[in-house]
Amino acid sequence: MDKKMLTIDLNSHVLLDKAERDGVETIYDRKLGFKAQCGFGLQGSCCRICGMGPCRITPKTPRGLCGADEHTIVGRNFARMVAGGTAAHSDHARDIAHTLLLSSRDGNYQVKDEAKLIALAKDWDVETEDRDIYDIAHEVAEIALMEFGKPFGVSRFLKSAPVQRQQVWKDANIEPRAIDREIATIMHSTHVGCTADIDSLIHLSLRTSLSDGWCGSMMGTRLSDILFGTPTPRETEANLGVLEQNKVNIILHGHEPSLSEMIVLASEDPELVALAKEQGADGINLAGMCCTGNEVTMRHGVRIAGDFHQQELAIITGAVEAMIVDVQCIFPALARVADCYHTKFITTSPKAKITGSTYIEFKEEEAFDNAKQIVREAILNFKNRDKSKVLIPELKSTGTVGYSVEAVVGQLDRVVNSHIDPAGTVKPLVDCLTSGVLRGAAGVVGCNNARVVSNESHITVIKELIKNDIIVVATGCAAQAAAKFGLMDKSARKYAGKGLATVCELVDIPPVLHLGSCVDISRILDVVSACAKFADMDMCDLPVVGVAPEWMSEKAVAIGTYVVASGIDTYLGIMPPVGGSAKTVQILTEGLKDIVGATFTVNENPQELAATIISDIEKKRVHFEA
Ligand code: BF8
Repeated sequence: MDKKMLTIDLNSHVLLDKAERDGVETIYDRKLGFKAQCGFGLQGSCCRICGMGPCRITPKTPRGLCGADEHTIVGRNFARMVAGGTAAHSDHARDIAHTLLLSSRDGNYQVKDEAKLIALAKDWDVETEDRDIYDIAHEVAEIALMEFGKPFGVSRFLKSAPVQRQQVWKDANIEPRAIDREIATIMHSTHVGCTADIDSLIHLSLRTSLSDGWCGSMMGTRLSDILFGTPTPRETEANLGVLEQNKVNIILHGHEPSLSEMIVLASEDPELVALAKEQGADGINLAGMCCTGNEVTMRHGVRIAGDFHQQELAIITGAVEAMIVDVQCIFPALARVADCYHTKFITTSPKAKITGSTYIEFKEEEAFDNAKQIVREAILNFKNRDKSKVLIPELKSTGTVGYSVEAVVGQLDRVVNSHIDPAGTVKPLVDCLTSGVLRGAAGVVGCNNARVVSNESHITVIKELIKNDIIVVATGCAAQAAAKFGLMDKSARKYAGKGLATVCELVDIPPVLHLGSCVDISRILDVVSACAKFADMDMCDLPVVGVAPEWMSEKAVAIGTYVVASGIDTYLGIMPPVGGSAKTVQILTEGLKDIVGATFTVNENPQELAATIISDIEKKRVHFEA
């Protein structure tokens, strides 16, 4: 196999060779095994919603058995992707809300950011004067949980948006109500014999996606910061070279920080550190993958092992004692790969049990004990490592991570003249955007997708943007790609245009800022919202874009849709499965402009995608330069 056509990550090349020698199958082998993908699936024009089908749309069979046309079929499939993504993000937030409800002064989970809790409590009209912080936390958690199923009213987080944006949502009748209700409404409306009107299907998708962005995800981030601390800038390293030759290597993979936070604590437990030494190891080395990796690097600087496409390769190093997972983006294939080495593949959530794994259920009520048990399993597995099977690739990059909104504002304060301007605002950022020193800002987010060369689109797009003075904020596996390729190191300002490089030097930041996990795209919404409010503009009038060069998950579809619904033009490097309906494509790429002031653009060539973004950002600057 020509590895260059599969991934641009050189560590991955080394490990793909090893996989071949070890006779282990990876995602890339399976990709090559699929000679051609199903055209109907790619176009979204296969209907499997009832048992009469599947009905596949062709020029000769333009309607399904019930009479649904291609627009209804494609639109229903798209809406269900949005519902699936919203469900995943929001269920994550629900678990964090339950964890906040369990928090106590002497329990497993404490409130780490009291100021953020008080601010949210005040926002939600919760009494804060003369109350115990845990009483406040529990009342906030209960209100948060009500956001999932309350019978009346709209999301409590909508008021964090600029008033102009709130009016757009009101006028379009897409203010999201309770999260579970929006998801259930899509599942009902796309049942056989319900909505058969593409405009309505897109309308439902917009409203449900907003319940992800402006409720579920926002809740996930805020409550995680309250419980685990709001991230601050810190140094880290990224790529599989962070694995250690003589330490117990534990990979934290998945999404919810309630587990990984406890594993971080357990790995520092003196009893377990001593046990590791007894077993002949020099210590315990935690490394993160996917969004759990982002959560723990943002808050603790835990090093990043890699991204979605490297999860099998981590085990193939032969140096991983345990791969610990919770929910989302976990390959079922890990069970088979782990079987070829000594690695324990430990699943922990009843929502993501995987055949062939070792299941150790993680219960928040017994969090620290569960975490210790899991870490102990890893340590005791160290003696089973077969040194002849170990190959840890050398490459790793350095970078600075941990840019919460508060951290970004904190960095901006370095350039505030305290005699003229107040500290603690986004004014310096707005000034850079209005003056043109920065031409714009881009949130580059999302996954790896085996339909393209892993990491190539991320890195090509990001490099082009920063070269053209567009500051990049990144989350998810896009952030991990940027970190692996050194773009989160402050020295990466050498790749930036003159304006961005100057800003990076003055404010002491890299040109690509790590804002966290995919749920933390809510941080991007918060920054854009703060800038829009400061400039007294709607979000759609700022030279700001969303980009998902290698997206693949349903969560990414929900994200893209709420980002557009928030007025931010969104650029995709992978065509979503909507090509089977010209009307759907027209609405998503043009029609949404009239409803929410933003649209999707798709181009699978990353150079062309970047060029379009740069030119569109320049066009958007008219609002500043008029
Ligand atoms: O939520 S970027 S592959 S890890 S879905 Fe998954 Fe995609 Fe990575 Fe996090 Ni987001």
